[in-house]
Amino acid sequence: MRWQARRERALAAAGDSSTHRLNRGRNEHGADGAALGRRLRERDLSAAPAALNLLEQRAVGPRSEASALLREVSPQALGGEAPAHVVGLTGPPGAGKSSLLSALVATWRGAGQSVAVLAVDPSSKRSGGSLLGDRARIEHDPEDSGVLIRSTAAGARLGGLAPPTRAAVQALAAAFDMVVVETVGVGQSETDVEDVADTVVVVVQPGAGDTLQFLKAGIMEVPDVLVITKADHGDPARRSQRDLEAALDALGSEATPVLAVSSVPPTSGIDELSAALANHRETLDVTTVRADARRRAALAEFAAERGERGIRALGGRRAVTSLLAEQQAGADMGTLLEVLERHAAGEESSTPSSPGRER
Ligand SMILES: Nc1nc2c(ncn2[C@@H]2O[C@H](COP(=O)(O)OP(=O)(O)O)[C@@H](O)[C@H]2O)c(=O)[nH]1
Ligand SMILES: [Mg+2]
Repeated sequence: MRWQARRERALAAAGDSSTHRLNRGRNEHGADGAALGRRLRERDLSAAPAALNLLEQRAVGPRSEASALLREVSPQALGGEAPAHVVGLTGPPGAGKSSLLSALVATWRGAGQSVAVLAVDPSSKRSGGSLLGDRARIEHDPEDSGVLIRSTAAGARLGGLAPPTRAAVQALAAAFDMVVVETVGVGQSETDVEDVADTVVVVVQPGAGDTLQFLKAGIMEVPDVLVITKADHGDPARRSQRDLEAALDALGSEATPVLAVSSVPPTSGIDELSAALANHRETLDVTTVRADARRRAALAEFAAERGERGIRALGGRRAVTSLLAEQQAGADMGTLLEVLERHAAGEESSTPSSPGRER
C-alpha cells in the first residue's frame, strides 16, 4: 500500500513541477500571483481586483498562481495576522443589508478607512456566475479607490462559503482596513461566515420573528452584534429590539449589543454600530480566534473533499483536530490542508511540502 502511495506521489510531483515550469511567473491571463500578493501585503489596494480575478479561476495554472498569492499574504509572510477587521454581515433578503452597508461604507470612508465588500450572491449557484443585483445596491463613489465592492458566487455547498470567498477574504484582509462579507440567510449559514469573520453581525428588519425563534431554540448561534433595520418606522423596530434583548438575556448573552438603525436618510444609529463593531474587535484575541477558525475551516474543507472516509482514514475528527492544533498558529488554510493531505498519503514526517496545492 505504502509503495503504491509513494509512487503516486512521485508521479503527481513530477506532474506538478512540469505544470509549474510551464506556468512559472505568469499564467495565460498574465497574472503573477506572488507579485499581486506582495502588492497587497504592501497595502497597494490597486492590486485587489486582479487578485480577486485570479482567486476565482479554477484551472490548474491560475491555481498555482493563486497559491503563490495566498502564500504572500499568509500570517507567516505578514509576520502576524492580517490587519483588517473582517466583518460578516448576514440576514434574510430584504432585511436591509445592502442599504446598511452603503451607510457603513460612507462612515468608514469618512474616518479614512479603506473598505472591501464581498457580497456573496446566492442566486449565482445555478448560473455559475455572479449577478449584479446585489452589488448595484451598495452605494458608493465609483471614483473612490479606497472602496472595493465585489459580488461573488455562493458555491455549491448549502449555506456555505465557496473556497474562493475564503481566499478572497484572506487576500483582501492584508490590504484593506475593513473587509465585509455579506451573505444571505438566517440560521445555519452564519457558521461559515464565523469561520472567516472576526465579528458576526446579524441584520433583521422589525418584526423578524424567525430570528427570535431561532435564537430561543438554539438553531442560530448568538451573533456578536444584532442589528434591527428600518428604525425610521418607529415602534416596530423598538419592539423588536426589546424582544431580542429579552431573548438574549434569557440566553445569558445580555452583553450582545442590539442596535436599531436607519440606513436611509436621515440615517441613525450608524456611528453607534460602527463603534460597537470596533469595540468587539478590540476585545478579541485575533491571533487565537483566527487560528482556530482556520483549523475548523481546514477540517471542513478536507471533509468536503475527502468525505467522512477521508477523516476516518486519519483516525477520526478528534485526531484530525488535534493534528491541526499542533500546527503553528500562523499556518494558513493551504498549509493546513497540505498537512492533512500528507498524512492522508501516509507520510507522517514533516517533509518539505510541494510548491502548490494542486488537485
Ligand atoms: N425605511 C427604510 N427602508 C429601508 C432601510 N434599509 C433598507 N430599506 C429598504 O428595504 C429594502 C431592502 O433593502 P436592501 O438593503 O436591499 O436589503 P438586503 O436584501 O438585505 O440587502 C429596500 O427597498 C430598501 O430601500 C431603512 O433603514 N429604512
Ligand atoms: Mg443585499
